[in-house]
Amino acid sequence: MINAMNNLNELYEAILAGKLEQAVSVTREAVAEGVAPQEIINEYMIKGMEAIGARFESGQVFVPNLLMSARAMRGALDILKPLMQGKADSYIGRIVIGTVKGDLHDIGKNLVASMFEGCGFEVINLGVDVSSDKFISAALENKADIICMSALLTTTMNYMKEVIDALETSGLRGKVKVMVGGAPVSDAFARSIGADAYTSNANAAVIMAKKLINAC
Ligand code: B1M
Repeated sequence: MINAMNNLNELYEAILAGKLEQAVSVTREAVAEGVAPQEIINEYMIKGMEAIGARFESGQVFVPNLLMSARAMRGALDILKPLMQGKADSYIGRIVIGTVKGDLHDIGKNLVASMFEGCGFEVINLGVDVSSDKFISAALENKADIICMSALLTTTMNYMKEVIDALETSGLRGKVKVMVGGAPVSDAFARSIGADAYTSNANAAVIMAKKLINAC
């Protein structure tokens, strides 16, 4: 295990430096050595993204660096996703998830989606830049139990309220729970826009979703 941990520091460095191949090969090795996907994600991958974010904020790196780190993170996450998948015949609920209109950040949202899948939910992932119309028609078509919205920008988080207002107008609000998340979102904000719940990370999102549909 000590060997795996040394390698995993390389994963943190690979994500920070935006090195896709290195991120993928270290993740493969860690999986082969039996390290749990959740540990790889929480202790190394997310920390790598946080570090690149801090460098971006302080002007040490620029948007292309963010893109390269995001690509490395996605590559590593693709290896872990199949290990986190649930079984189709045992779904405990159905979730429609997307990043709201105007916002292209999808790493955290995809992480949350993978965790939901790994914990027994069926997930309809609408991608990024999702309009209220798309959220509503996907929720209707799929008879979703929960709509989950993600936003990473202070400018786009306000669109979450538009989606909730549109849900009210469509008559669907009483039939579907609404969860929100993303770095600028808070519990107070969630309450102010009429969402059912806010969670700060992927693990908490799964626990909350189960609670909302009485599955725990
Ligand atoms: Co941008 N970006 N970005 N970016 N980016 C941030 C968010 C920023 C904080 C960076 C900074 O200045 N420090 C800043 C926002 C400032 C603000 O609004 N106050 C910012 C900016 C300004 C921008 C641009 C405007 C930059 C520009 O072009 N000048 C631009 C906007 C584009 C757009 O969306 N329209 C932009 C673009 C990009 C890239 C495309 C280059 C890239 C995204 C690539 C991609 O996602 N495919 C990118 C990245 C990578 C970041 C940072 C560095 C990292 C985000 C990330 O992936 N974090 C970010 C800085 C930072 O966060 N430190 C930044 C890792 C991820 C695992 O965490 O997404 O928070 P997170 O998800 C967590 C939780 O929030 C929660 O669970 C997840 C896992 O635990 N969660 C949920 C998330 N969604 C949830 C939904 C739920 C529940 C929980 O539903 C119930």
